[in-house]
Amino acid sequence: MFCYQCQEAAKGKGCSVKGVCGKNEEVAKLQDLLIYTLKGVSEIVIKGKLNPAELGDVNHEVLKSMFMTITNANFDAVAFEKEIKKMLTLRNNLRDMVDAANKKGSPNFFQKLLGLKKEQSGKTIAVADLHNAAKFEVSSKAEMLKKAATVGVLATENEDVRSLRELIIYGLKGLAAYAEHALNLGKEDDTVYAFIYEALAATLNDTLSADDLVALTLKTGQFGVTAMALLDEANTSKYGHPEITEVNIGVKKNPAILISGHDLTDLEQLLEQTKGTGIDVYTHSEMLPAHYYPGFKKYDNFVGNYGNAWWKQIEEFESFNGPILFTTNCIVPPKSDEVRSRIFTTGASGHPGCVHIEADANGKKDFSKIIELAKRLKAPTEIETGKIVGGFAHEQVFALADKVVDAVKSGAIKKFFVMAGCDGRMKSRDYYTEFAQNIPADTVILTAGCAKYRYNKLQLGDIGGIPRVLDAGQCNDSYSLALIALKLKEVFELNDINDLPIAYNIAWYEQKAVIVLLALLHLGVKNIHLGPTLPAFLSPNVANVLIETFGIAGIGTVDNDIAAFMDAV
Ligand code: SF4
Ligand code: SF3
Repeated sequence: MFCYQCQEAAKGKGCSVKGVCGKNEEVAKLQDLLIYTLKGVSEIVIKGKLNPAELGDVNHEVLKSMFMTITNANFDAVAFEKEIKKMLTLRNNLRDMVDAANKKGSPNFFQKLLGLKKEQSGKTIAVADLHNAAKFEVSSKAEMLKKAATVGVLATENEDVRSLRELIIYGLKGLAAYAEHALNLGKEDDTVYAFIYEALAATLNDTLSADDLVALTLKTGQFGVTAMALLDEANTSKYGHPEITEVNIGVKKNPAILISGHDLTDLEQLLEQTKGTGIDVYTHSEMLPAHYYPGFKKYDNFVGNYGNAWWKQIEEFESFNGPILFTTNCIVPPKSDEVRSRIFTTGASGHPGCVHIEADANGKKDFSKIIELAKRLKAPTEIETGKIVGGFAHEQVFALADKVVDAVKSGAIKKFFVMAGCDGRMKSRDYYTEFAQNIPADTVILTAGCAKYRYNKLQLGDIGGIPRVLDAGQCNDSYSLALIALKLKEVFELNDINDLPIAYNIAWYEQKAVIVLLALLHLGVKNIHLGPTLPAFLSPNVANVLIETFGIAGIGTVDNDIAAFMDAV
């Protein structure tokens, strides 16, 4: 196996024996083969000139497949085997469609007489000319693993081309995850599917130059913005705009279910099925921002947030005592059978030994098994008390715009730090807590994603009633932070988003942070600091392009970085 898609890549280079995340060789290889299959599907769609608007099932399954391969989403080899088989069937159906269209479009007698070639008569690519990714066949797991060994990341020999291809693919994984959440709420955009096919097919194309791939990387960011906007619209049209909310971090006396991940429809269904049962529901990690939506406030049993970011789950699940539902990443493979027996997965997530709950044809999920288990288990053990405040997504901040603008004009707020992104278990991430503690008192942190847990309980106070940590929501709500920046640019009548007193110090871990980064680059944001380490998948040359063109930088020491940020603009 070889995988270098996340910030924890072994030795800063890549995992080659077993993932630091816990992914084993078999799952890593099956993930590689699934991505390769998706590339084949994409080539058929692009070269066969199929219309993504007419490919509903394929579009949806492509999103799910991509999402399953995100770090910490799915550790279940059986689920990957099934997904590969499903995608191969869909792929072969697409090939048949192209073949049938070609036969229909074969040059007729008169066209032949006029010497028209196949292409000129409306035909697309001949099936025989497709890439191996569109044609290979495997029937057993052993064959899958054998094939996978030849099509992984290292199959691209040139390290710069490999780096750019993988940067695009990781961006697409994040994009697909966001598009899938929007789809679960009934919102989709055919241009997003068309781009996914275009970009994945391009990663098979050996004739593309590094410049072509850099352009495609930025286009990935453009569609990242589209996908995040789509999800924002899906979430807010269904559950209302996030508003300032205090969230309880202590516990109540009832037995309870903990829900983690990012999917709001799963949460809604769980709340509907638990109301009136005496079972409380708590959020964990990235599900915390659900409390900010008006649509979830009507549930009396939706009582608080338990614990911190994903990586603390080993001890926090132990003391939670009740069942846990994962709707997406980040799963840490459980250490004990007891905890494993309390973990349930749904959607793209999965783990061997944990019950997986599938949706029916209408997207409905039956969580009764989880509720029955909760009834038999103890209430959560309290690990902390108090409240945290959040809900500063775009509409809430716009409502406070006058106050914010006055504070900037009067000098009460000197600078904003966008510190969106992911948290992780590496010790070096203490940097972010120290950074938050040490920035001047006249600065404000704008955050989104699970990165917030490094400083959202620090009691950093407020500036004239504006909290010094403004949490917009989940990682995808980084979109809100971009809208806020664009709004400030308009209010202050600036030509360039980089002239604002906003500095970007982003923490990344998995591929959703990659699409957030590419989206920010597409929006013209420069001088983003990315940590705690730069991605292993950036070759020295590709890293240089990012440094020279966009001013991307790593992190240094807290003091030096704060001084440099405060001096800039
Ligand atoms: Fe290693 Fe990260 Fe890949 Fe897991 S996802 S195998 S930790 S690089
Ligand atoms: Fe966190 Fe996994 Fe990335 Fe959605 S939950 S931000 S790491």
